[in-house]
Amino acid sequence: MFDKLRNAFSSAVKSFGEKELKEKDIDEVLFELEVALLESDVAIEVIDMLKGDLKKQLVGVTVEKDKIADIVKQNLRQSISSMFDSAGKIDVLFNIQKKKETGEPYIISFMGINGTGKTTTIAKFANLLRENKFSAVIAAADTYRAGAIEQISEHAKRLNIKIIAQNYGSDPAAVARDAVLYAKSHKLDCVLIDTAGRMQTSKNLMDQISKINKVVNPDLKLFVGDALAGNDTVSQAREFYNYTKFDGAILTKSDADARGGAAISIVKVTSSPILYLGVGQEYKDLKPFDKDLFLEMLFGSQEITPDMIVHHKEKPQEKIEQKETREEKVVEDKSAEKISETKQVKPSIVAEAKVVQKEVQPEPKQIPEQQGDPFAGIATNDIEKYSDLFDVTPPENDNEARKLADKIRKWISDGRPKPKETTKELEEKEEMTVSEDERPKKKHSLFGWGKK
Ligand SMILES: Nc1nc2c(ncn2[C@@H]2O[C@H](COP(=O)(O)OP(=O)(O)O)[C@@H](O)[C@H]2O)c(=O)[nH]1
Ligand SMILES: [Mg+2]
Repeated sequence: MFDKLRNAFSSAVKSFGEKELKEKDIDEVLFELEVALLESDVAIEVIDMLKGDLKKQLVGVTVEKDKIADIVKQNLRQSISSMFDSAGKIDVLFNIQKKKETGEPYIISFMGINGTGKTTTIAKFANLLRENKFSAVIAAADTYRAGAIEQISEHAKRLNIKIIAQNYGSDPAAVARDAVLYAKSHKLDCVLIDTAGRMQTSKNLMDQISKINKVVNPDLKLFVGDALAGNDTVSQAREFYNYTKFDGAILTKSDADARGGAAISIVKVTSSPILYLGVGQEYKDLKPFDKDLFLEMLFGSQEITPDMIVHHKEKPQEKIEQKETREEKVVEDKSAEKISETKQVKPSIVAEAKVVQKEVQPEPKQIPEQQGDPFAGIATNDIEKYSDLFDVTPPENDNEARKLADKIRKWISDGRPKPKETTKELEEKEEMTVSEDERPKKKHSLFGWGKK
């Protein structure tokens, strides 16, 4: 699941190529990112937020070129992670236990449009309660759709759970209230209210769901969203949230979802957490939503270590000051802080870059041009150095990239002369040496052609 979004992110992070990131470079990547995110069903406002965060954090940052992909990735990851953190967490089973200790049933209403998986999710949740030794009653408050009462009754029978139902057309709020009364009189731990699906655009039906919530005052109002419904899930979530102020969401059919954008969008537009994912059609297929796992699925599990971030040894005190003046809302990930710190310490970054260049630059072999990477065979340091010396702007297309690569190869074979190089400078150049092992490994073309 979520493969598509992961691919979107990985293609986006391959597109940077400058040492000091400029607005233009970021815009280029953001354009690609925007398209990729749109295709992955992330809502527009979420995309804008991600774009804004990236720009704020990356314009003007000077980084080692082969770390750029990691840094962009880490920034995206941090933005999304912060968003999930701000939405908070709800430990439902823990809360049920707390309520049980007061002698009252814990009431949950499940809401969403037709076919998203409310009834199936209730059955899964009832199964989860059973596994955790909680008792429950189901309210068949979908008195609207033909077959709905039979469907939920069948689940209740299989799970051996009491169900309260009336006839079709009866008042769903009354069914819900009856179930609560039943739970109270029988000392049951939990009431699960199945409601009729309704289009978010139907005011009457939305008023009806508000009425159910008013009558029974649930401890937890859950929005059930279909991961496959894409951007539509977002408009549903927004409308349901306006009417019901639901506490959290369950995203069903995540087993069939290749996008992942819906989870990000629901959290952003409602600031409510995703509590569970539906991952199949069996009772066991309800998994607690795990932010870290989700992020790992999107971005991979690579740890971001301090050496992936720009070095800035000289001014450690700036880090502390920066920490106190940072604007970001939620900052837990220390490595991400370091990304922002890079903005403050440009001079030292440059100094460090020079140190790195004091290494032996073995003559690159004339490797025949590899398909897709015009810079194959040229050391990262050489491309950096050449770009700096001759103030090169990133090439606009493969052809330009190849021409540039040819120029760099020639420059290397000419002994890497500086523009109007003096004898003294030539002597200094002799001292710059590096061993092959110490040289950073080149991951992809610096200008983004490598694995596009
Ligand atoms: N693959 C998959 N199918 C699901 C999941 N949850 C629900 N469904 C299916 O979605 C369809 C509609 O589910 P239902 O519970 O009747 O939706 P409701 O109208 O919201 O009550 C059924 O065929 C379910 O089996 C899920 O997590 N994964
Ligand atoms: Mg249903």
